[in-house]
Amino acid sequence: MVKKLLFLLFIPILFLPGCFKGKPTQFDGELSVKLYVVFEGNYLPNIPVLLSTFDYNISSYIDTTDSAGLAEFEPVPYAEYKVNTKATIMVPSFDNPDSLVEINVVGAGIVAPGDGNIIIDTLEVIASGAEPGLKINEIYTVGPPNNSYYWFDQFIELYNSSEDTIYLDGMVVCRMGEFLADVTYIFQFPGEPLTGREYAVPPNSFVVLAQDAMDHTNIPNFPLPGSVDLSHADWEFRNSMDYGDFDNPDVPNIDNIETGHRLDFMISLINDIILIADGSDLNYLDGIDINSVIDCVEYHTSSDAMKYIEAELDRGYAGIGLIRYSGRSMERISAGFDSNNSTVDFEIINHPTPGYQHE
Ligand SMILES: [Ca+2]
Ligand SMILES: [Ca+2]
Ligand SMILES: [Ca+2]
Ligand SMILES: [Ca+2]
Repeated sequence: MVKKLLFLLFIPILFLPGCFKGKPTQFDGELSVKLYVVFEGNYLPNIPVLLSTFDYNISSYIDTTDSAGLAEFEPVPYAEYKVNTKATIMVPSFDNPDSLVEINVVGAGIVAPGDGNIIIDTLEVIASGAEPGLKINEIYTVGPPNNSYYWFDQFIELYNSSEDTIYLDGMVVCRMGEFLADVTYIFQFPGEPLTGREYAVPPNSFVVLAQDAMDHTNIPNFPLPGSVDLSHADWEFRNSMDYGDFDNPDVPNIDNIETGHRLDFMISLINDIILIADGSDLNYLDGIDINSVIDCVEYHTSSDAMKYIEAELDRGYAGIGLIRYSGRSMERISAGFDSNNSTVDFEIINHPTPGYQHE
């Protein structure tokens, strides 16, 4: 059980690469490195921490954090060190805080000696999969205000929160059942998974995936001012087995790859699980390989709903309080913000924001 320490530790939270001061001229064994390992404000015991350096031809050091979350290395040569950790920890479950669920955490940083011979620092670890990358940033599901059960203006917005260009080639977008083993829909971008370089998403940019790439505010004889214009979406879901599925010739398609599936990418207005994966696992019959998952978000409108998808993908759910045909949407609190807990990562916004972040 992770215990929260109730006192404040005044530790600089600094990982400044390149602030190495004066390379030592001789091997000096007087440096002491003390590292606290923290996850969401909790100090983590029993976490292996690896310390390594390029400054000397020496092997790495490893220590395991004590009950206060502290790993200590002393004496080690005076140098700049890389710190790495990767562990499985137990955290309280979303719907029952008395029970624990397993999640994987990772952390990395650089520590450099200052004036003295001691380094005290904190390594903040994050849930594995919460690193910067391609994120499901917004999910609009409920439809605009209307009395005709119109909700075909649904869209999913992606955001690249990393510093690298990401390629959509061959990636899959899935609607999941209750678990990772249970794929309901699977649609795929064109191109070769992992190696394709045709469909670039530059850093800090958005990608809109429309159910149908049309102007839903301006359908003849069916005014829906609370809807959205998706005629300029980046992509649209189109099931080529569904001949009635609208196809905007100017917007490329993400097509269904599930044998016998004849529906468009239609998701529930009030509870569902959306997942994007790199496309290296296309055998959907036994589920999606967790190592290929890029991001996954579960949403429910009811706060006492069951939690379904595996906790290591999403420990909470977005959308609590969302109402059908309200024209509202679910978006990350800031673009790409992802702690793998959608309860805190998402908020409900008054109107969808396809291709941009709400204020
Ligand atoms: Ca469609
Ligand atoms: Ca099209
Ligand atoms: Ca995530
Ligand atoms: Ca948005």
